[in-house]
Amino acid sequence: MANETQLEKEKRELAEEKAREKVSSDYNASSIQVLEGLEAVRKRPGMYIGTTSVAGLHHLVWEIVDNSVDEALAGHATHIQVTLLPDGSVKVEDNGRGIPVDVVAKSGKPALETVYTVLHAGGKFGEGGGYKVSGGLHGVGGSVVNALSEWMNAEVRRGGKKYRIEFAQGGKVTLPVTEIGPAEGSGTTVMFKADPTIFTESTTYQYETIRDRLRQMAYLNAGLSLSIEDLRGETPVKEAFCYEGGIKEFVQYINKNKDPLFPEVIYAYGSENGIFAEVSIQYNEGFIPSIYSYCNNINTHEGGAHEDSFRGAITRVMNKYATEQKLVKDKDEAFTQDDVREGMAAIISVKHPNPQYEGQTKTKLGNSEVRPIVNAIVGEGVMRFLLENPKIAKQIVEKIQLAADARVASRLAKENVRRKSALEFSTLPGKLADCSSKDPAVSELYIVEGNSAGGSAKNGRDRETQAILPLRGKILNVQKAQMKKIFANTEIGNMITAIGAGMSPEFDIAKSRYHKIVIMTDADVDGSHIRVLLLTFFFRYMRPLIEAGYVYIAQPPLYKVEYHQKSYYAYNDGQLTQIKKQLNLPEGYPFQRYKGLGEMDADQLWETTMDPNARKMLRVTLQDAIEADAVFDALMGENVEPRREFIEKNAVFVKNLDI
Ligand code: 0RA
Repeated sequence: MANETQLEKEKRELAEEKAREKVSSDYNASSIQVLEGLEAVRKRPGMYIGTTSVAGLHHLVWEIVDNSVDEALAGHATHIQVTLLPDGSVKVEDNGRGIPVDVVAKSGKPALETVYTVLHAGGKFGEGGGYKVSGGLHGVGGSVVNALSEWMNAEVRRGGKKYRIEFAQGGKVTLPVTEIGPAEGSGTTVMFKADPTIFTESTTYQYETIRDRLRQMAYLNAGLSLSIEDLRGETPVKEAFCYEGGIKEFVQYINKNKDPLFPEVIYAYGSENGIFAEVSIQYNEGFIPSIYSYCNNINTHEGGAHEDSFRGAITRVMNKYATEQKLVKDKDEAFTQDDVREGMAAIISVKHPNPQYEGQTKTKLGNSEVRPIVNAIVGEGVMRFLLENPKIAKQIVEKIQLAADARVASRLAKENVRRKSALEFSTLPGKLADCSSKDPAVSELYIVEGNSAGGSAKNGRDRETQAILPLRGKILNVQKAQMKKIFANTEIGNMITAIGAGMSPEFDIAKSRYHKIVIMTDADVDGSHIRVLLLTFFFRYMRPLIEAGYVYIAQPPLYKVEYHQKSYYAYNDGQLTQIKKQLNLPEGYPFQRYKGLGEMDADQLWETTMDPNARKMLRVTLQDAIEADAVFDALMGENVEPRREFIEKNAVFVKNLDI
């Protein structure tokens, strides 16, 4: 350009000026768009994060964490650290590649700025492909968090340098991307403080909610380490999660308090056309299935293609194995999906580059192309496990067989009950000593363990309102898994007839002849077995009774102290000590320990356990939490309230069972 003419120079300068204007007007135009975009988020936050309640507040954290998890899923980050700071802000740090700082052609701004100011810009700078966390409400990106924050900043370590950008008041740039010094390694650190004018309900994060989600992420991404540190209280709290076994360790965690049937975990995985699927299975001694499915780390509550195909495939595999190994007879009915699911804990996790979600809460996976993949890994992987582990396989088949037997027995029992009611054949059982009142609201049915206690109860009761049905204890002293024995048991049949309301699915609580059904068993192992059986039976076949609060557990005393011709009863060790103290009894003063209800005479039983004015009874409450198989949901879910409720209620329930 050294020898250009004056005219040429002026022309060039004019052109350069124009070009600069163009860039700057593009820049301004895009800046205006950006602010309009973020303003839209502030106007209708619910559209982007679902709600501005505490759940919405936590969505901010999920958004930022998900971005780092994406970087980890792309194979570039191994550690993500979340810190809750005393000023109410949150810090999320990863050791990924660091968000690029160079200028993006379209916006004329650095990528680092674009990610936090342009809606849905988060993934645009990636190489494409990979599994983005983008289900339901997630994946709307860092810009939404910025829009809903009082302030936000991000630091990037990349190429030996450290860069910083700052925003305030819902996403306005207050410090453009600036190099602030040298850096070791690479990674991204984001800090933000939620805007209290948006999150009017609360801006306080729940440690447990975030911790549980990080733990779940760690289980779903083998080897990824996630940690949380809470610096808000007087003493810092820190937990870290990293599971080399991934979802294999996840099912073990689910079964931790449920008596696993065997220590091994069945695991199968495979991938096709960029879709990855894995399943892990472990059975427990219980009845309730705990099957949880995920797509791209998001819990698909409503199930969908992956869960459906898993259910179908696992049922087919179990039937095929049992038949081929001659573990079932040809004439036996095939196992149903419900038979196979009883006591099964399982995780189904798929990673899909383009997930489609359906359903009420957008948590049902639509992509039907995952079906053949899940089908194949279960058909081959699980079948191989069964063939290689015949002892475990036999245990599983026996468990499924019990469920199938119970199903058949329950169907027969139901048909029996139905036939009886159809014929108006409503003779009450001979062993029932019914009450004279016909008003269910005041009528109580005592189900009493053992004939001798039954005799005392019959003599001691209030005949007007209290009915007694003795159960022969020995017959019921069976393992809890054997539901079919419950149905075969005439005593239980008597109980169904006595209550008079049938059983599910035809159970009709309006027909219940009693509004209080009191389980009265001994305070020993047999008694506790019977109680578990009865409660399980009520839970499964007369659940409305429990929901209505009609089921109770009697509390007989454990000790009797006689002093000056008077009897004092203690229902626990603490009360015994108290009585001894109050009566000023000398060391070693004798007292009676009741080994069973049978040791009490009719008057004593009335006085201590049955008199409505003196007795203590525990009402059995299972509530929604158990119904919804809450053990997992309540412990792992995002909702704090149900978890607390569950723990409180279940504590009582478990206590009831263990007395
Ligand atoms: C796109 C490209 C590159 C990094 C990222 C995104 C990235 C985003 C986030 C969000 C949180 N942490 C993150 N870490 C990385 C880098 C591409 C390259 O280096 O070639």
